[in-house]
Amino acid sequence: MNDAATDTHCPYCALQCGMGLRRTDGPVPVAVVERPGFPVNRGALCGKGANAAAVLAPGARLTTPLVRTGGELRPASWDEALDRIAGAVTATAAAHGRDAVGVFGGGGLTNEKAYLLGKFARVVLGTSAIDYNGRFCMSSAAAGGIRAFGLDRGLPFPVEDIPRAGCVILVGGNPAETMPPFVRYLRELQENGGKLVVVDPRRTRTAELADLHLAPRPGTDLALALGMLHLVVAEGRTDEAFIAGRTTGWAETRAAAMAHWPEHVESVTGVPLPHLREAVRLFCEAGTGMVLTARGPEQQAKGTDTVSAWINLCLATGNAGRLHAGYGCLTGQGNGQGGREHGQKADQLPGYRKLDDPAARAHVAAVWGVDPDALPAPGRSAYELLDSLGTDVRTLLLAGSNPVVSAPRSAHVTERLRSLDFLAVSDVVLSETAALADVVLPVTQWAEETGTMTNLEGRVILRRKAAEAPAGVRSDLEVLHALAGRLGHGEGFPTEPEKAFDELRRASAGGAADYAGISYERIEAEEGVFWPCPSADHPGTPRLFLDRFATPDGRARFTAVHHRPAGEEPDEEYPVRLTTGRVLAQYQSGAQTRRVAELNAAAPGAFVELHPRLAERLGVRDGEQVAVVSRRGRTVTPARLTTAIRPDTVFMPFHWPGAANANVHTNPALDPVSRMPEFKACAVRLERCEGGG
Ligand SMILES: Nc1nc2c(c(=O)[nH]1)N[C@H]1C(S)=C(S)[C@@H](COP(=O)(O)OP(=O)(O)OC[C@H]3O[C@@H](n4cnc5c(=O)[nH]c(N)nc54)[C@H](O)[C@@H]3O)O[C@H]1N2
Ligand SMILES: Nc1nc2c(c(=O)[nH]1)N[C@H]1C(S)=C(S)[C@@H](COP(=O)(O)OP(=O)(O)OC[C@H]3O[C@@H](n4cnc5c(=O)[nH]c(N)nc54)[C@H](O)[C@@H]3O)O[C@H]1N2
Ligand code: SF4
Ligand SMILES: [Mo]
Repeated sequence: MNDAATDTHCPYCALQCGMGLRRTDGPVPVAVVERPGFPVNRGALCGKGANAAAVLAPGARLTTPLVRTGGELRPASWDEALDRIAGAVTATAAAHGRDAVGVFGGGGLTNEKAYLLGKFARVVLGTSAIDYNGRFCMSSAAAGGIRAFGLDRGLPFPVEDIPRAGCVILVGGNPAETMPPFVRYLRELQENGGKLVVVDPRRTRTAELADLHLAPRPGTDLALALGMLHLVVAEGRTDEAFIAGRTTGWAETRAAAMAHWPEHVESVTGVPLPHLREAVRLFCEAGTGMVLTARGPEQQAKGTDTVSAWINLCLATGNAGRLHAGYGCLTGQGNGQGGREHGQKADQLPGYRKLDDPAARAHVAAVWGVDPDALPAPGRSAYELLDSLGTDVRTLLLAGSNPVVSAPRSAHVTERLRSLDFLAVSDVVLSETAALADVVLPVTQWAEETGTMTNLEGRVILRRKAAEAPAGVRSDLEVLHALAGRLGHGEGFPTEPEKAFDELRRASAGGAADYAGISYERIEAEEGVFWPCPSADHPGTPRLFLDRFATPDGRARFTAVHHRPAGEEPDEEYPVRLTTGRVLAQYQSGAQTRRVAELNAAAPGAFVELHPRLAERLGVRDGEQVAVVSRRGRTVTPARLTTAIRPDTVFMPFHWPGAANANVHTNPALDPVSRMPEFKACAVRLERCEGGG
């Protein structure tokens, strides 16, 4: 036994907490230990991180390739599995064209993997059909950020700045359950005399910490933000010098806000006018203010405009582009940030370049040694890609996502996946999606390999290998290398992560997300490096926009936006709003965390959260089975009664498959800009199950 711990990071969320891994002699090869030196979490971990090593146990994970024969998945050699995939790709492309081969990636993949997956799609497959689960995550915030600031980096400042603001408005985020070590920054804010305002239809553990909690109806954040801006103007609280000196577009935005009367906003959102006024007062009298959004306001069919409305509030009050103030988004997945910068998004090339920009195509094509004209055009977004399976896209290669559980309108997506000619899934476990595949490839995870991740602050960090993978398991990079070789590209797909990273640095050089000056060595020496970092002697950029915004004229852009209803509003048949989200002990589709006994003990299964008044009308008691019915399907789960939710709204976590899967109901109405589906608002009715619980 070796006592020295390897410094690394958690496999799960975007906080990317630092942790140590010490080798053991048991079936789980490493044990998680504290790493107090890493600044973001300073040693603290949530239960998911603390128990992360359990998924490394041979019993929890895949250890051999599987191929489908006679309807059943059976163990196979790597050669057989890879040959089958290469054969299917070739056959589909020959019969239906290159765009009939699709790729679906994930925001949990390392930068190296995301980069090479995008390159594989564009260079080896020559397909435009690639997108990833990050589309379901922070795409609205990304679109809103680019629209206003010319650049999307979740937080334009390090988390350590948050306690130095005078007031933080946290909109639709529940970090007490989704990023527990982050809560320390909110507590420090309050200890420093700063105020916390939380906007959430539920009185969550996070909302309980707040100085003020606003509980709007799901899907009405846009009206709420417009109402606040209206009051800011009416009460003379705008920062005219900032507006004149550092922004454009105020006149139209001001007019749009003035059209949203506070009394109307009160009736749309259900937030009492005095609460709205109090939020404006706290925000404007604080000296400096921050607005942080998370999935609540973003996962709506108007998520981008909603983000713009919150950014407008920051700009109008001078809370952007200066120290301890500004707008930020709490990115979600481990590499949600880096995963959206290096080319697995349908319209994107590495370095946050645009696939439809001729200069970007020329730069990246030169790094890849291909003709710029050979690069495909932008493809369709994640839901549209999944919706096209079996018709336009006939063969799909999927890595780092479990859409059977996590995609909107999941029963339909599952049927589309089943209708494919061929599905290949690389995963560490046999997820619900992998179980549908024709070939399943067992890949190394997190502690078994090295790679970089970019956390919610834009800090590029290094996850170090700390354990050997079981025999028979290969890395995603080895899989891409082997497939590329079989498809006629023996070169260009390094299996060494550091080599892949060095190529990524060159591909990103000169782009918005410039990693050129970042090296594994520097990351180790500096506890991470913030992008952009264009050269080895550049210090990195913890704080963006202090001098200028990343727009052509250096000014932030207001966008005039108007409120509109959700894609599906309650009616007589479906009178209740359903919103969805997360619980502390499960992660995403649950593919990993549902395999950990400690976490299942804490969060054993799905439920529907509802107010006792609504429950009484239905005759449902706490713990009884209740059916939730929408236009898209029916689920049955136990009722959980709580006064912490609005009586017109119910909440379901989405971590479980089958008859309890929240995504049976979610509405794939897409945001026109970000193509984000409306996970946070649809219409349902509840039915008592006969015979009760
Ligand atoms: N335990 C755990 N932690 C996680 C994850 C996980 O699966 N489990 N996933 C990670 C990932 S990928 C992500 S993206 C983040 C997500 O982190 P969060 O955004 O904090 O998570 P959610 O639970 O999806 O949504 C947050 C809150 O939005 C509220 N909400 C619902 N509808 C609305 C609305 O219309 N308006 C407003 N204002 N609020 C609304 C919900 O009640 C919920 O409390 O968490 C990361 N961390
Ligand atoms: N109703 C509802 N649905 C939602 C949301 C919501 O709030 N409400 N949130 C959405 C959001 S924000 C997100 S991010 C998505 C997430 O949902 P998913 O995309 O399903 O994310 P995960 O469950 O994390 O799936 C990741 C898969 O990749 C595997 N994996 C882990 N590491 C690796 C690796 O290195 N290589 C490979 N090949 N595989 C790996 C895991 O075992 C797992 O099977 O869900 C979305 N769905
Ligand atoms: S907060 Fe996120 S990164 Fe930190 S231990 Fe928990 S899951 Fe891991
Ligand atoms: Mo996410």
